[in-house]
Amino acid sequence: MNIERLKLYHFPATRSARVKWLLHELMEEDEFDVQTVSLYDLEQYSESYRMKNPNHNVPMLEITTSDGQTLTMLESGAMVTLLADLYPQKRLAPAIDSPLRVDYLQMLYFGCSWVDMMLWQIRVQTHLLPEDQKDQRTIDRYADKFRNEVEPQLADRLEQHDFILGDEFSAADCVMGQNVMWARAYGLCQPEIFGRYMSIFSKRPAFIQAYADAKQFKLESPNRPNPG
Ligand SMILES: N[C@@H](CCC(=O)N[C@@H](CS)C(=O)NCC(=O)O)C(=O)O
Repeated sequence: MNIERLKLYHFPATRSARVKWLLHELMEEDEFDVQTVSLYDLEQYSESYRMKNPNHNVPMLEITTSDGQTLTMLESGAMVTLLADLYPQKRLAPAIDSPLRVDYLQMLYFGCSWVDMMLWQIRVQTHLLPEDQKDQRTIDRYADKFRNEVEPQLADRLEQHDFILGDEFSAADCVMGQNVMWARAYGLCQPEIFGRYMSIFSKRPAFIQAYADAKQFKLESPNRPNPG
């Protein structure tokens, strides 16, 4: 596939930041487009956006190919997987036939599905649902599960190496790094090993560029009629 241009639909410090971070790792800022979708103004529910993305969320990635097609992706994990593979010279994903690929895919999907699911449950129940629909038992259940089952797996890796797969940064860190920051905002990932991990990846120029807009994010995001 010959890519002419990439366009990311994004909102600061949400799951689209995983993809934005990776794009900054892979290319220069002027080599891709970013359009902010104002989630707080409910732009994701506009008819024109929902025509393209019936899930009414970010990220959305439009890939324009050199033969004029526009391909659309709606899942952050799929975007990270594809983009890292499309730029093998950047060495952010092990080659398809490398044994390292096994752990890489395991961590990417663990981060985008299982870990994300727990964090989302905590977020939606703490901040996004109307008061009369919030359920403290769900928050407690997933916080315990995260603390007792996820944190030890991640800490074990980070005690041995700087990054989630080993000594080298990979696209899996764009996902897991963001998850760790998300977890810390909800009182999880408190042991110092996670602070150390953050202090390492947050010095990367691509991270700094990707999260330069993060102050626009609010935990108590207003106006969310149908979260998750
Ligand atoms: N599984 C999707 C989830 C995307 C998602 O839920 N995005 C949230 C922000 S983190 C969103 O845009 N929500 C807007 C809404 O549903 O109103 C992914 O990882 O790409």
